[in-house]
Amino acid sequence: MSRQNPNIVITGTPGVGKTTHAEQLAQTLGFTHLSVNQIVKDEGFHEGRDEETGSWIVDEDKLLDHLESLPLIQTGGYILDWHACDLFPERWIDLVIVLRCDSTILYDRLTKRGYAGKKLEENMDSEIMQVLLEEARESYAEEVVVELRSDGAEDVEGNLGRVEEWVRGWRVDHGG
Ligand code: DAT
Repeated sequence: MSRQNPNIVITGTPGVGKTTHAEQLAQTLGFTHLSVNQIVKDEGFHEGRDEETGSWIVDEDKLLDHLESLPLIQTGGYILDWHACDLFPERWIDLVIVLRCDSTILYDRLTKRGYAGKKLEENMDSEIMQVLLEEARESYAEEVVVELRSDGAEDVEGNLGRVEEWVRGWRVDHGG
């Protein structure tokens, strides 16, 4: 593998702060932010929405083919932001960040976003049961997965500093 930069996945329950972190990280590191949900929508990599939850039924093959057509694997320097991570082949990914949020805070963020009923309940359960953290741990080597808190603005700042530091270390380890 001769990537110049690492590829980073930012995952977690909706509302934990993936977009917030991914946008700021992409800007400071000069990386490309891929909002996977946006790609699914824009490129039509789905078979419509689930009637109950309203979330996209993703055509994973088409999505993976599209991602594979990008220089992501060769060059690195991509931040993949999605509420799932087990889809991405291990060899593509150098760091998986699972953002976590206090449930009271998450409840407020999701209701503000208009989530209600079953959709709200399922996402709250998912965060409380740490579904995405388990998914990440099952899909990637232990040292690749890091769990970070995203309750307040000070967490974002601290997390960004930590990841920038990690990227610097990665570059040194990989001859950068
Ligand atoms: P996601 O992309 O995971 O759905 P987001 O980045 O869109 O989440 O954040 C949802 C809302 O919560 C948005 O209004 C920004 C806010 N938010 C996220 N993380 C935060 C944090 N650590 N501190 C303060 N506000 C945060």
